[in-house]
Amino acid sequence: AHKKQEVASRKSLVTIAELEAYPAFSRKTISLHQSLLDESKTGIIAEFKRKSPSKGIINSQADVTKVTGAYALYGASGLSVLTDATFFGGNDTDLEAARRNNTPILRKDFMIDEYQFYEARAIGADVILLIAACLTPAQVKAFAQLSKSLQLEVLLEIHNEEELGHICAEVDFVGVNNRNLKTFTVDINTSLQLFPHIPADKPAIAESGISNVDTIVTLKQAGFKGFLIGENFMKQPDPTIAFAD
Ligand code: IGP
Repeated sequence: AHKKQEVASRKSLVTIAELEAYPAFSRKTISLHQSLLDESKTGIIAEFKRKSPSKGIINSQADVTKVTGAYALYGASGLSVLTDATFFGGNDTDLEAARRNNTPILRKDFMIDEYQFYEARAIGADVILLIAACLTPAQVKAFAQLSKSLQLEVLLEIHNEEELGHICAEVDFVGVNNRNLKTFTVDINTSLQLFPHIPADKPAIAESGISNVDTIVTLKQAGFKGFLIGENFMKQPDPTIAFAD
């Protein structure tokens, strides 16, 4: 509900026609799909996240330009930038700063209104997130179609078998969130158990709670192509060094 109000207030300030005039709106987007196939990269989608509902403040000092620059330099296949202010302390300016990098960027937010897709395009995102737990299958389909018309790739996030029913042709990647959104506990087995049910033509991305290389190896062997990691890097006083390690 907070998101609806937030979007409504932004809508009254900047129209879709105005968003379409932003320079980034007409840039060519960069494909995360392509980037994940590039074997010289790590498969890691490295996230910039200041705080979260489960952990509170993770890092209030980190500089978004420096951190995302280091992520890109050391081989991240993609960047993820939180733009939700209420729960994650993010904003659109963070994503615009990350846009200096020539690496695909996922706009991490709760997408509930068409306006946000135009916004994502205008601030320089390449990929958007649709969370099955927040949307009906029909909404996923409609938002995914809109995304494609804006040259944005679509990551659909699921966390149980039921939500597999939200997958549609327009979805580019299926992400499995290992974090239970009600209890905040993380369990990598969520990814391992759901993997066999994910259509083979949609690269699978394991999300949340990944904190060591062994876990990445296990997930890779299971068939995952992408690994979305935030806290493990951001909890370090200097996240740039954390990723290089
Ligand atoms: C990153 P972690 O445990 O590495 O910080 O998790 C990412 O998966 C997590 O931030 C996330 C998220 C989300 C945030 C996954 N799905 C949806 C906001 C909304």
